[in-house]
Amino acid sequence: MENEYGASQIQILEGLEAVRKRPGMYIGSTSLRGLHHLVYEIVDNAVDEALAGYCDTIEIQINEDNSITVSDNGRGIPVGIHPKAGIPAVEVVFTRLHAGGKFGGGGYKVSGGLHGVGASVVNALSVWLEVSIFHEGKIYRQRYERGKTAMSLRVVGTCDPEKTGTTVSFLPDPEIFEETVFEFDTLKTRMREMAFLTKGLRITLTDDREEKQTRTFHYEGGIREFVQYLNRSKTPLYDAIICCEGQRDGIYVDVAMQHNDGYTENSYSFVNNINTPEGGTHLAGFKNAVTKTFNDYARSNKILKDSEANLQGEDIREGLTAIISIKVENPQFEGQTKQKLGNSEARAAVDAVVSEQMTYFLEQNPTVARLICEKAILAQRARAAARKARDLTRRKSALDGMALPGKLADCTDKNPENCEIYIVEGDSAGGSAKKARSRATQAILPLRGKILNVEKARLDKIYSNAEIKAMITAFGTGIHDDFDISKLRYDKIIIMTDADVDGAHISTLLLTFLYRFMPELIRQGHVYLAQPPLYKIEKNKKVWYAYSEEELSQLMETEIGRDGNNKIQRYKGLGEMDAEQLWETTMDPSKRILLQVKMDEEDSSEIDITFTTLMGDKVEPRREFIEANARFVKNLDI
Ligand code: TTJ
Repeated sequence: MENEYGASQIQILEGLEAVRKRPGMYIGSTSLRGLHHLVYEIVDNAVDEALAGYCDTIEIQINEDNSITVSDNGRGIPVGIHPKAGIPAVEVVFTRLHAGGKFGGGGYKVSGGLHGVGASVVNALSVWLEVSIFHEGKIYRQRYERGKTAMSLRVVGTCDPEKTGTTVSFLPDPEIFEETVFEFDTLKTRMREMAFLTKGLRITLTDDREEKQTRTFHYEGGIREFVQYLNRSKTPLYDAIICCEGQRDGIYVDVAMQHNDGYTENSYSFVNNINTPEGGTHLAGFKNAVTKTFNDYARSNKILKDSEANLQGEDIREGLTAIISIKVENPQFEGQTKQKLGNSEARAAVDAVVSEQMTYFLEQNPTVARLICEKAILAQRARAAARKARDLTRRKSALDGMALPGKLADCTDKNPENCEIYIVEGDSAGGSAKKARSRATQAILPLRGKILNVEKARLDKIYSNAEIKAMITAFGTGIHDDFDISKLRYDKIIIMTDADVDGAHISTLLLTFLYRFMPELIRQGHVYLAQPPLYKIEKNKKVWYAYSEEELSQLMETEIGRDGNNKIQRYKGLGEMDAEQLWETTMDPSKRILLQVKMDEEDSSEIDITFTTLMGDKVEPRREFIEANARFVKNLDI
């Protein structure tokens, strides 16, 4: 078999050896993220076939041994001898670097995106990979091991000649990856997104491991349904979903949007089905078109008077949920993380398609147009009021040298690296925490009453809220355009609330504020959740604490024993603990448990929904979310 391929084969092997030597260069990382990336690489090939119009179903299975199987009902990767390479085309796809998805014409190739490196890289990083092709009544198969051909392409059986398609199975190499156990939810989120972005495509994800489950995603409405999904727990401002779709200079543009009655913007942009969290030219084109179109409409319909200033983009995008998806032949990614589109022709294409179709939509739907304009005018006024409030606090802090909030019990150490601040709900718990703390390095900021839900308030109200002002001044970083992380006064910002549903709700409100106004604090890992215990158990003058129901029963089984004479106390709130107990269980840096809050930038649409499900005004999803996350912070994928 080896000499069948001769010299050309040697070169191919060198190519894939390079992938095994520096996997990070090809898939970003060898962490869990890189592991999941293997699946996306393979699925992308099948999605290309769907985009070309030859495939409508893709199935992904997580097998019992954590191998993955991806199948489609497309034409099947060609099995004929590739004229240049002299080996079957399918073998070129899996053993030659950068050969993925480059056959035939028509359609847009998803590969070539962020890490769009193709099937050969997946092959190189797998213990084994097997491909089966169903074509003209025959089943072809080939097998590779760590990137090398282990079985030449052969016919292994027959099938119904009507059945065509490609099936690929692979087992990621534990020599390469730090983790080899797939997460169903991670794949689920991405597959749902893929299905939204490729209308009509049916994607099924099945988990055949211990916890068997299966999900199917299929959206005839495409990104129109994506917008509905993102707004599902919000109150839309109008029923319509505004859609713009078209082609300019070979760029396919697909945009869908709808306003809700909230104040934050949720725009997600994609290039060739790849999320671009940093935006780029396509997003700039969209924003420009929206700003221009609405100002023109508001002026010509006298909603905005001649004497009034233009609406700013952010005014019009207040409460906007939008998906901007484009397909471009040669995407250029820029910026530090290569997540920002650079192609200048994309700006013009999106601008042209959106301007033209949005203008038409507004003319056809004057009621919706007026609703949006009026909301934007309110936003414009609130922005002016907020600026005044901000200028006022700015001037004040310049005068009295940045007065710290009165309720803050600051620490004495002046080196931020050593310092932490506990944000504590309620005055009584705040009192205990002040007594319990280590004065040198631990500051306490008690917050009183209901924490403002920043998802449901306009800027002027947010900036004049006492609790929020206290946090901003205590942190020292400033906010919004003034945010400067180098001024952060504490290395750790620790949210400490009761270990119950209300506490979880307050934590979420605080996290929402931090996420919306100081995301860099979360991004750089400065935000934590304290973990107070649920139970105190006493027996023979010894004391134990349990932080979950499971831990309690485990303690009872092992260390403590079930023989009656022990005393179990359930803590309902932080306030029930005295200072010493609070220190011992929740604040002592040598004993406490802290959960670091993280956000996964790739799943940004899901981050948002984690908050809005809780924050929105639809009661049901909120209750379900809280119930499903009674100890939610452990798994809170923010
Ligand atoms: C290319 O043009 C000729 C007909 O076949 C086209 C093709 O390669 N189609 C194709 C590839 N369909 N499905 C794939 C594919 C599917 C999986 C799961 C994995 C890979 C690497 C490719």
